[in-house]
Amino acid sequence: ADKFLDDLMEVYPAKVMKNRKKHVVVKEGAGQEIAANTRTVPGIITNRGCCYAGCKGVVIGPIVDMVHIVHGPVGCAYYAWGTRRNKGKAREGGQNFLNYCFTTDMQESDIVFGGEKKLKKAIEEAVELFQPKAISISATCPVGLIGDDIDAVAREMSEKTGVKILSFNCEGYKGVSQSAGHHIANNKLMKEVVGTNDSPVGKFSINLLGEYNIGGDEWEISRVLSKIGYNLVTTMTGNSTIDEIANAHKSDLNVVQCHRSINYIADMIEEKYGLNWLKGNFIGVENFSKTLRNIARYFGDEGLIARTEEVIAEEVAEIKDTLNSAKEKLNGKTAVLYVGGSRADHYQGLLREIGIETIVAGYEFGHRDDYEGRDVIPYIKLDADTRNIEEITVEKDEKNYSLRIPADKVDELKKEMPIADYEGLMKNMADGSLIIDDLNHYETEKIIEILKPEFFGSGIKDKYIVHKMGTYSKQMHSYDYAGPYAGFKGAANFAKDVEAGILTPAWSYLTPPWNKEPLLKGKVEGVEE
Ligand code: CFM
Ligand code: HCA
Repeated sequence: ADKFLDDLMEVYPAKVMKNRKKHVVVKEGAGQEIAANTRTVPGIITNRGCCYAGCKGVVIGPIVDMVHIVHGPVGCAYYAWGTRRNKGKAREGGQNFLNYCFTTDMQESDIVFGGEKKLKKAIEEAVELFQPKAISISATCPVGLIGDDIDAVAREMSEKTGVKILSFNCEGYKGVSQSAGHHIANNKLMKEVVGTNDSPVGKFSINLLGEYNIGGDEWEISRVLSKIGYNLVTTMTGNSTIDEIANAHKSDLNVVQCHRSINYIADMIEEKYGLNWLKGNFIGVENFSKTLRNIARYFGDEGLIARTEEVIAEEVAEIKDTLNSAKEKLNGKTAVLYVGGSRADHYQGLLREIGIETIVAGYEFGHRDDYEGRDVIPYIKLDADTRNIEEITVEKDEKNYSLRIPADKVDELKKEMPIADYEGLMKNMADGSLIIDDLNHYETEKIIEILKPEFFGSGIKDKYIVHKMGTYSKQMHSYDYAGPYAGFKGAANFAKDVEAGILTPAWSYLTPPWNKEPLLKGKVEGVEE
């Protein structure tokens, strides 16, 4: 493994090598540290996105009945529109704007003379044409640079139109990645939305946090939850509405899927309203079943516990042949998983269920706790980029605060399930496997050349490079426009898609570059190639 690391890094100048080595860990026992959530070395081709992508593209964008206005150049609006396939449906009598792309389409003259007027006009137009429940304004880089005051515009226009308007100062350059944008988005939802709708909720009510309905995942999860007898109050934010999010505090339990994008909100809801949160994993039969069992035991209701077992048995019977047959054909194959901040962990179980072992995994922008577990949170040093992102604090809401189950019962349960806890990606990986943070395109090529995995799960930015190397690559962000992959039926979909992807004869028709004569010869930092 050390030899592999030396080969991987030999091309880097000394300073870059020193930096990158901190972001790479060869798994060995427990307690290893990894550098994460720091600036990418300039010049390196990273897969990371920007703060605006995390705020508008990921967290705010999926709320179905809001008009989401991108204040900035049209390209930024287009990039965060629809392409992630976060799906949504209108509620009865409600609206759904997910198919629209709203932007102020900033031009050079707006950048010189200011864009506030144009933004006000866009809001007026949106209200007139659509009468939406609420509006979001997301700022892109130039807005911060020229100093448009989108908060003031939001206040003024909200008074004028009577429509709720949320403004997000999520300029792309803030923070080091999408993660900063999650924070900005969620902080505002916490401050201005959660807790503003006191509608009564049913028995056994839960919220799903950090689930964005990519490829319809949330629909498959909620199908199973309602079959068991739960009442889903809201999801943050896949297929959600503004009123449902506002009602979140009335629920009994938060189940957190993507720890990265929302764990701080789960903590705040607990502090303010008394709801516990449970880390779940909806991907893979074993993980999903375990999550369902934990939820049932949290409520401690015998009927729910029994019904959970019935539903699991019924659902597993339907899909087990598909999974087994994929496993027979794929057993022994290896995978690299490189996704944003949680899927590189969540998918390892499902891959194992179809016979594939993950030998390299990493996050674009996960923090140390997403790798090493929440125990390290008190020891994480905040750098200047992180300190730029607003931290909010909450206090107990005397009117709405209540413990859903007694504190000593929670302490008991904490011994058997991850309540307010997450053990991170590294713990479940085998010794000798590689964990790489902010993997770049050069390292991607080297990994494929040396380790020759059969499955490379990543995103659009590297997919086709990997294909040209004769290796199957699957987009784990958008699911290659397929899915759902969560829950039981999702696991079967994934098994079928991956089986077809790996076993297609196409890969053997491609000659990877290292089997061809080099087109160019050059010198890198004094090393003869
Ligand atoms: Fe959470 Fe996500 Fe992800 Fe993420 Fe993302 Fe995403 Fe992702 Mo793309 S919130 S960290 S910022 S699970 S958009 S729905 S797929 S990188 S692993
Ligand atoms: C983003 C969104 C993204 C990009 C996916 C990809 C997504 O980070 O801006 O690179 O293929 O899931 O759509 O993560």
